[in-house]
Formats: sequence, structure tokens, C-alpha cells
Amino acid sequence: MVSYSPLFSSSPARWKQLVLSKRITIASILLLFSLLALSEVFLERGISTRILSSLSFDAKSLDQSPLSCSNPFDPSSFPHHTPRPTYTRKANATFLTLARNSDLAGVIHSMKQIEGRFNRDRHYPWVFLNDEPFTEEFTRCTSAVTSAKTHYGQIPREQWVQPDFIDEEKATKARKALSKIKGVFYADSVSYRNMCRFYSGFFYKQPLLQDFKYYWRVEPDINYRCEIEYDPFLYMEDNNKVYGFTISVPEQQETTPTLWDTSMEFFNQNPQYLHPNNAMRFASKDGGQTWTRCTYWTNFEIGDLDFFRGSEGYNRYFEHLEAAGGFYYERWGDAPMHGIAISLLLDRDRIHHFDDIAYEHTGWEQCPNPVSSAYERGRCDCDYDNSMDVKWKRYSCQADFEAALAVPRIHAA
Ligand SMILES: Nc1nc2c(ncn2[C@@H]2O[C@H](COP(=O)(O)OP(=O)(O)OP(=O)(O)O)[C@@H](O)[C@H]2O)c(=O)[nH]1
Ligand SMILES: [Mg+2]
Repeated sequence: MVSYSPLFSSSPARWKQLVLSKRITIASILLLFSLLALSEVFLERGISTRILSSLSFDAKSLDQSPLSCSNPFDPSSFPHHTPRPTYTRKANATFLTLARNSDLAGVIHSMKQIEGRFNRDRHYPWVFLNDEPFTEEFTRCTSAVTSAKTHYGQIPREQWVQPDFIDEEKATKARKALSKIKGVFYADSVSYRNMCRFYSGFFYKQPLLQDFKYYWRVEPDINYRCEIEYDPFLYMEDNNKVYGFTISVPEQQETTPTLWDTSMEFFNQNPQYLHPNNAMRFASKDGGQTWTRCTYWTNFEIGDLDFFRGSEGYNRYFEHLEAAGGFYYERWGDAPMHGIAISLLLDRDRIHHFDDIAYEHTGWEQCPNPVSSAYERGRCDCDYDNSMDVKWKRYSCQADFEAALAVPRIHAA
């Protein structure tokens, strides 16, 4: 007896049918396996992302996380030292962010950094400023990221837009000329100039800041790569500091061709404002003849608002620069303006370099040396080799700041 097997059927039509159905079966099995494998990968990735985010801080995953107001940031996802330092007091201080509504995602990113690295158990408030009204989305999303109070203010028009006395034809020509020079950012931008002028002469006049003594400036898309294990505001208060910075860099020549001479004009006419123990050496190696172009990089700064509000020298210096028109005829920045003012008006002992704060903005970063206790204490995840102390040393003004601090002090008789 021959056993029947359809596979060995002698009919060609039947043979074709069998081959076809076998192919379909194999293809279906393969498809099923691929789907299973794929879902496994997604499942695995989903689980591990959740586990990772609940265990440790991953700056890169924050970078990519979609903006979601209904799912606010959980500060407990940052690594903690236990126990956290205990504080018995707080400074009268706030974070300060100037932003457009379109900066929302970058602002949230920065807030997550600050809240996670420092503010989650300090609850310092945030002040947001804008030249336009903030949207409901902006206020809802930013207030969801912090457990602290948030305040939102609109800058008065006259403190933002180009003043009427500026000759627009001259300003336009200047912008066009600057745009032709390679490597000058925002050469043609009026709004960037408005921002620089605002941060030079008007931020500290905003009503929302009047009740605060210290501000900490925060820009969109910045990173803090170590935990901040102490309270920098209290450090300022306890050590009688007026101005704190992390990175110092030279300003471009093209954006400020006459800023130094205009500044010296003011200080020569008003030498009473020059502090005898100032940090002039940071700004000039030859007692004021020429400018080092060094600035404290103002996208990070912690400052004493009482100084800006109350210093006649600072405010008159700003008015002198304003009258010269260089914020619009050139592209004077708030960093060179603050840099010159802070270095010349203040006792240099009141300027502080926060060398233990790991801070990154647009690729330039300060990172403590990994052999230092600051690196270990802060559980840093920054790359020292990529820092201003190593890779970008040629652009750092740190040596000028240290030279300024080393100048022998003059003792009043
Ligand atoms: N409301 C408002 N905020 C602005 C405007 N232009 C800049 N800003 C904010 O001002 C701050 C500085 O602006 P940036 O464009 O970051 O200037 P920058 O730091 O010199 O340049 P980058 O190196 O590109 O970051 C940021 O907090 C911006 O969000 C503007 O036209 N309106
Ligand atoms: Mg910036």
C-alpha cells in the first residue's frame, strides 16, 4: 500500500497550489516572528528607559524628551546625595529668565536642570520676562516644572524697543555692514540688540524683581552637569559678593569697535566711580589704554540687584553708553557692558568665580577637574577635556581674572 502524501502528488496544478500555500505559510510565520521580535525590542526599550529615568539623571534623554505639560518633570529622577544638606535659612533670591514664547521647550529644559540639580529642595521662585504677553501654554508648562512660585512680567515697550533718538538709516547701514563680516552672530538682528540693551540697563528695574536681592540668570537650553550641593545665593550673601560668574570669554572686536573708548571717556570724566581695588586688570593689561575684550559670560550670572539698582556709577555709565547709541550702531552686548562695569566699579573681592559649578551653554562648558573634590561631591557627568580649562583654554579669560585678583590691594590711608 502506497501511503498518500499530497506533497508527492503527481498533478502539476496541485503541485503549484501546494508550493504557493507553503510559501504563504512560511511568510506568515516569518512575519509573526518579526512582529514578536520588534515588539520585544520596543517593550524592552520602554522598560529600560523607565527604569533608567527613575534611577539616574540622563541629560541626553532630557534633551530629547517631548514637551508635556500634563506629565511634569519629576525632580526625584535626579541622583541625590543622601542626606541632602540641611539649610536653616534662605536668601531673598529668584531665578530670572527672559524668553520668547517660542523658547518654551528650551526654557523647560533649563528649568529641569536647575530644579533637578539644586532647586528641588530649595524652592526659590522664578521670574519670567518677555517683551510680549506670555501665552497660557508658557505659563502653564513652566509652572508645572517647579514646586516654587512663578511670576510672569511684560517689559514696558520703551525699555525694549530701539529708542527714537537712534538714527535708523545709520543703524540699518551698520547692521548691513556687520552682516557682511563672517562669524558675527545676530549681526542683522534688531531684537538681539534690544535684548542686549535690556540686560544692560533695564532688567533690574522690572517691578517683579523689586522685592528680591539676588537673581540667578537662566537661559534656554543650558545644562548643569554636577549637583549643586550648596546654596550659591547664600554663598553670595555670606561672603558679601555682588557678582558671580562661571565662564569668562573675550568679546568679538567687530561688534564693539568703539565700546572701550566710549567707556574710558565716561570713566575719565567720572573717576570717582572707579573702585581703588577694582578688577581693572581683567579688562585691561595697561591700566585702561587698551581692552583685553574680556567679559563674564552673562548667560550665567548671579548678582546682587541692590548693586544694579543703587549704583549711581553703573546707572550713569549705562546712560553714557545709551546716549552714544552703540547698542544699535554697533552691537554692544550686555556681557561686555557688565564686564567693564563690574570690573571697574566694584572691589574685586566682591566678584566671585563659581569654579565648582559645572555649566554648559552652546557647547562651551565649565567642568571641575575630575581629581577635585568638587567633581566627586557633585557627581558630575561633564567632560573636563572639553572644558574651558582644557579644550577651549585659548578662549578663556580665566587667567586675566586671576591676574586681577593677584594685584596688590591699595589700603586706604
Ligand atoms: N522675550 C524675548 N527674549 C529674547 C529675545 N531675544 C533673546 N531673548 C532671550 O534673551 C536671552 C539671550 O538670548 P540668546 O539668543 O540666547 O543670546 P545669546 O546667549 O547671546 O546667544 P546664543 O549663544 O545663541 O544663546 C535668552 O534667554 C533668550 O530667550 C526676544 O526678542 N524677546
Ligand atoms: Mg543664549
